Amino acid sequence: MTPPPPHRAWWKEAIVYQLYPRSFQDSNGDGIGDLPGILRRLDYLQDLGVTMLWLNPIYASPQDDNGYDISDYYAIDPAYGTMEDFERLLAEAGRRGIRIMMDLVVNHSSDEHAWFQASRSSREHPLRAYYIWRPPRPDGGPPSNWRSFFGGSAWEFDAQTGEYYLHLFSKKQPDLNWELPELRQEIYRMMRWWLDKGLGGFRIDVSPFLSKDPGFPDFPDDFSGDLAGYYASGPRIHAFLREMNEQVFSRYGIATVGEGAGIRMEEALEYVGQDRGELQAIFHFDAITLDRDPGDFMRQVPYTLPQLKAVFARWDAQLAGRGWNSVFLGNHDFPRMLSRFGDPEHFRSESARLLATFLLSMRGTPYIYYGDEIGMVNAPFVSISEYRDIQTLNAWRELEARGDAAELEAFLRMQAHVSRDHGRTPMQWDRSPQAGFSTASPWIGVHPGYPACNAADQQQDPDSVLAYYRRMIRLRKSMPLLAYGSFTLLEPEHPQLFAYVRAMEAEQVLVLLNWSGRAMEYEWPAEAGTAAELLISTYPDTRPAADRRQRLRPWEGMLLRMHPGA
Ligand code: TEU
Ligand code: CA
Repeated sequence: MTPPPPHRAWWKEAIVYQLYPRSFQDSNGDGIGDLPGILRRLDYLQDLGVTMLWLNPIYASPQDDNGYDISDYYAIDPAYGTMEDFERLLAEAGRRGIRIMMDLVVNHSSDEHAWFQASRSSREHPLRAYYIWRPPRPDGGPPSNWRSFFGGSAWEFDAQTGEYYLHLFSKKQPDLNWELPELRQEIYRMMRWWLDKGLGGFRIDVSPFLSKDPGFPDFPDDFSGDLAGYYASGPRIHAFLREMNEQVFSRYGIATVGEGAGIRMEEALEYVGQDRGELQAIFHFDAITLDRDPGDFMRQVPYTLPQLKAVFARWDAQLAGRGWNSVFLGNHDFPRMLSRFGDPEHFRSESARLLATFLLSMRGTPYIYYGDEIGMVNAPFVSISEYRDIQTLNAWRELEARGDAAELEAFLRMQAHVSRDHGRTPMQWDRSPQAGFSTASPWIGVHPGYPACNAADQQQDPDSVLAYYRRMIRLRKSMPLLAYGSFTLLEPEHPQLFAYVRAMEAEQVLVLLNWSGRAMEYEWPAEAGTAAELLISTYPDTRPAADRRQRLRPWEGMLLRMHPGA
């Protein structure tokens, strides 16, 4: 008998759809997605069956980093609409049983925020301490050798007051000083103001970076290059998160998930342990950075399926019964899930269905990234002029200054696999111009493959990726075992097969996923039992094996309800 299920909670059973507002649906023909656009697509989302939307930032912002640079935490950016639009969206989503999770970006603000304007105005200003200012070194250089995620030093000199301010991201994203109690109170007040409107939750941007070592110690000589690992989990991080929980989260029945860049698995329970009073869950980076050079985030490296399986199995074991996990294979900071983990060239819809089966049959709250439900893939950008992301553009400019043509070419080739822009192209709604996203030319190019890959066509087709997502979501919602049941990985070393058993009380489900384009046969262990019922399969005509020897076609995946084994 497997251990009893963890306490049930709505946020553990939620099926989250992450939506990049800038790219979802434009309603007023300016080429930028907006809130009225989302409103128009709520029925689509309800049909899909998702129960919560996570919106990337829609607050007032100069958009240096697409809204992760906020100039007014209490306002909606006019490009996205008005506060009335937002309130209508909340209400209309609510009527459809869909909650709204907002991005909370409080490690830094925009340099155009009134706080920063005041803070930079003089060393004596009462808001000076809202940000992190340090005098130059004796030689005039920056206070430490910290680097920004978007290139160059993390310290920017401000001539007006003769000091440097810290920015872990762009220089238009100065870091807030969490050491200051008044600043923290301002943030909590703002969070409560939003929650009082009826939000379903917060996704906390770079949650482990809020606390920094106030000495800002130089990177050691042998620094690995892993900035997130170095900046994460400063000395007071858990004090801050506990305080945030006590003063905000605990007063509302909301979902909380921290972006977990740099959080090591061994310390994850310090953030999400049930007894910690901090966060409910984090997004760890171990799976989605498997194909990245740890020392150079923008360089792709090879990895194997056994490594991917090990990441998921280890995290599940670590959190089992003690915390809660988030399950995802993509977001707005990474290329398309299907391009990275599937095979869109040879088995587009087969591998898209397989990835859906995986995401929705793991323990933890699943996150579906907009467009993945129709099998969207990386953009075929070939010229730097097609890219929009500050991370890509800054890196390009740095290289350009060095003037090595071969290097620039290699960089562009690499961006085809790593740029964050791949996950940000407009949602492909139908075959009309601009894929039905906008009547104008959008802020970032529409994927030219939209006539063959769009929601409208797939809505008519019972065998489509979209139809499969609907079925898989329905199954997930109907079986608490899929959210809560224990997870046991089978065949950790198998190079092609991802297989596991989910179990709860007397119920047992075997998940078989042929994570490859080659057919195979697998004989599952007798302990797994015999197949009682095919719950779902990525092919229309799957026949469960009577003798435990299951044939699996390319990218074929299935869930089998089992009769208990010997
Ligand atoms: O991302 C934080 C983060 O860790 C990223 O730097 C990630 O490693 C990355 O995109 C690759 O360099 C969050 C947001 O998700 C991202 O969109 C923002 O740009 C960033 O914070 C700053 O707010
Ligand atoms: Ca618009």
